[in-house]
Amino acid sequence: MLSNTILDKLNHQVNLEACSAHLYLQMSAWLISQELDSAAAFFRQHAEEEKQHMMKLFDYINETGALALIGDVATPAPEWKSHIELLEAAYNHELAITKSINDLVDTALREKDYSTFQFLQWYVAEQHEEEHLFGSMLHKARIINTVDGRALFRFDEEVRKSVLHHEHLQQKPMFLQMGPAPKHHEGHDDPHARHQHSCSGH
Ligand code: OFO
Repeated sequence: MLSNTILDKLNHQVNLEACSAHLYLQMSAWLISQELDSAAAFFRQHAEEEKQHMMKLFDYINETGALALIGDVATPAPEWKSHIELLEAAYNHELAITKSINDLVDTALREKDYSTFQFLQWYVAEQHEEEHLFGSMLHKARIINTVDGRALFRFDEEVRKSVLHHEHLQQKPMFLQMGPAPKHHEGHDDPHARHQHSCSGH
């Protein structure tokens, strides 16, 4: 049985995961508008993953006999001025999600709710992966955004193709492997802008 404190925090996390799905779907739409189809496909796929994160929490709460609540989901404004600004917002969003998961873990331990503590370990591991994934995307985008960086990136790509024999490094990063999403209309991006955006509430 969940305490009221844990239930409130779990339901807050349900809402945040729904918020993540909305945010990444909106980012996907913005990226399509900038003709960045592969990045758009990545964010669209990631929106689906966020829905799964939400449903895992939803099912856990219901299995305890408590009532899962989705709540009002924040609507993200598509006001990014460049793909780098968008990636910064996505990375910062993941940092905020990690903070929220860590707070839940702290509370579960403090209340000796070992079932919820155990359940949350999946999210702890997932946030490690997501911080790495989004951080890596942002870092690469910043490198490629400069002339020197493009040369470095090209050098690294040549090493991967010609001399590297480690299988996992022979493959392109996951977000570069996906096919393009459908095109809709054209737009412009400003690669020099710096602006953060995330769902409300954190
Ligand atoms: Fe992106 O991990 Fe859930 O929110």
